[in-house]
Amino acid sequence: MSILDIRVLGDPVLREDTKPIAEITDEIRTLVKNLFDTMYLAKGIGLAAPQVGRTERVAVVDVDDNPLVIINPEIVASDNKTAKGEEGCLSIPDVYGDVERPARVTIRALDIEGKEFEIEASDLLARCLQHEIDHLHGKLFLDYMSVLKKRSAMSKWSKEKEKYPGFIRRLADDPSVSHEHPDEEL
Ligand code: K1U
Ligand code: ZN
Repeated sequence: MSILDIRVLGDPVLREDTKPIAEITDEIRTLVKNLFDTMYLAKGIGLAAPQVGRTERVAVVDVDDNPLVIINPEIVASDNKTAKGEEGCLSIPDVYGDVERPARVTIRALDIEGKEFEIEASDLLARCLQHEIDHLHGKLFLDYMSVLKKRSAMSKWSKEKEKYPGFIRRLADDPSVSHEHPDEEL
């Protein structure tokens, strides 16, 4: 198991576009496994390659115990109806904000075998998929917030960011992350 360092707000990699994956190699399979391991340790429901400093177009999500790998994902349909919900980001720890997004989306992507699939999602899964696809195009949930709410989020972040020299969040050093096996936590 390899736990990767998470890049936090201010690292330019979070603002870059990613490169589509042309072939699913052992390196991509290892990256996907490490993304899952890192996401679960950080108690997230999604994690995209740029958040661990990589530029391949791949992300993982797990909402309600349904692990999904999305390679070269595209939103092929989205609802006109929108929903507002609170979002967090493993790259902006302890900052939260309401984001309005399409309530339902259809995503087309490749799975880890390179097979194309489509998934129609609503509720938290739809929100998480949109949040991860945004990461793959250098976009962050803060970009959707009003000027006033963004200002308040950035003020919180200006204090939080001091915990992450070099824009790196080392989960091994993060006191909010439990390294115990769930059965050993009691
Ligand atoms: O990509 C990421 O930074 C992961 C992010 C995904 C996400 C959370 C909430 C809404 C949309 C997308 C997280 O997992 S942050 C962790 C978190 O705050 C959370 C965990 C479980 C449910 C809800 C939020
Ligand atoms: Zn995020």
